[in-house]
Amino acid sequence: MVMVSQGRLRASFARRLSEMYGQEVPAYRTLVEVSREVNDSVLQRAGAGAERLGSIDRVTAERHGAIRVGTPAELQQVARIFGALGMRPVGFYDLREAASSAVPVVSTAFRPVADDELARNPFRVFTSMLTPADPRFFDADLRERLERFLAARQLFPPELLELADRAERERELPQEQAERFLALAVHAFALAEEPIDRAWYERLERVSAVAADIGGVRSTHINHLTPRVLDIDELYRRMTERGITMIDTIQGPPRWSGPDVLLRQTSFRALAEPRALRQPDGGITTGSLRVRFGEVEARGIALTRAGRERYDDLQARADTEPTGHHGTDGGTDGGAGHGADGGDPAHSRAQAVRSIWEREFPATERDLAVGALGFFTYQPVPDRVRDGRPPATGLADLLDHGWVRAEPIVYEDFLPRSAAGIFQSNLSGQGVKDDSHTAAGYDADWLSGAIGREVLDPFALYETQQQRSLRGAAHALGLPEIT
Ligand code: OOG
Ligand code: NI
Repeated sequence: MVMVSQGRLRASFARRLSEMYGQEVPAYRTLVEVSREVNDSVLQRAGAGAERLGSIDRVTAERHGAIRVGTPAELQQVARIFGALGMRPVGFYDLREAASSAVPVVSTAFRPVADDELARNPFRVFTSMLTPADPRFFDADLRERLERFLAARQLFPPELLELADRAERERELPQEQAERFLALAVHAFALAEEPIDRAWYERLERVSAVAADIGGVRSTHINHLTPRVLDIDELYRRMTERGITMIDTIQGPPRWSGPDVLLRQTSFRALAEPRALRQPDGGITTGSLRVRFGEVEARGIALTRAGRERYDDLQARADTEPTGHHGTDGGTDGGAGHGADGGDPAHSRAQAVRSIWEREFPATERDLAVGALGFFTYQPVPDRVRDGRPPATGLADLLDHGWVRAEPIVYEDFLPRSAAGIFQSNLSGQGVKDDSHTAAGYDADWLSGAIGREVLDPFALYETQQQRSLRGAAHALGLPEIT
């Protein structure tokens, strides 16, 4: 019997989801095409250096998607489906706090965690769950109606969940079951054609468009699928040249002369798509909704907690730049949409942020490593000329004298503030958030309990990988440890 491993299931799932999404959302095809073109030019320009943060095969196939569900029970089912694909919940993101408009969700990301699995296919899904118990968004009556509506729907057919459990238990599926599982799973994330109850949808929309997207319909759907690109500024220019209006910023760190760190993302607004609406009199009409959008990202080096604090601090300082746009992140640096117009606020803000970074953020991988601000794996250099002197045990010395080499660990996760920006860029209204109520307390532990699986700490994952390589390098060099 031909068996399909979890890793191959995951790669197939990502590929099929991408095919489905490309058929349904033509602008996504453009985004993928332009990403390929940009990656090709970067490869030509930079050669092997272009693959420092992942092989071109990995980067070309790399996607993240996003879905939104309504209840812990639904989230548990999602965890079973992604568990079948070797993906585990990593990180807790509270978008209620990160967003300035009403985004009543808490989130995690399902992704592979082992480095060989990430190298095989790093597919990840940012997964958000509605927070009906948060009185800042939902009064008792609306909460009750919402919970009743959500309890009565079924997002995933039992056959899909049974196949998922088998794949997770056995870490593979026979070919035929694998086919069935993939077909059912892709279908579960397509946009459903069932008519939408207009009055109910609009009731929720008054609170938040996100609440309506989740709780106003009887199904879930992938709301974007994001390719990875090696030069996001170039991609921004080329998309704009093709007449696609991107949001006015690239979220995350600025474009600058130092190493790529964390995550930079940009997106275009959801396109209006025709949808069947059920009117209060029972008649069906065609309306239009904007629920699926496009996003692209560039990934850099994972930062340690200290590095992340430095990042958050610089972003906060950038907020006080006088030309800052409210609620947006970095501005684009020389994006074609703004031309070379130095008077453009987003443009001059990007300049300002960039100069803060060039003054204050470590400008080399070596300094990120030695300052314990970035995560790396460390390899002993086998052909280093022995000069009779034993290697020191300090990391800086070992790097500077060529005993060990540092390879960056890629950031595999998300940024709450960028995620909030992505949500917000797709809301037409601010929604309503009544801050006179106390927030309902959802946190990482609560989420672990709700899913029935531990939500892993991303920092701990990177740390473990780094420590393992340090121990290996120390052993190879005959050192007790590397400090
Ligand atoms: C998720 C938005 C967050 C990202 O890349 O930060 C996200 C959503 O809109 O459901 O995907
Ligand atoms: Ni995204």
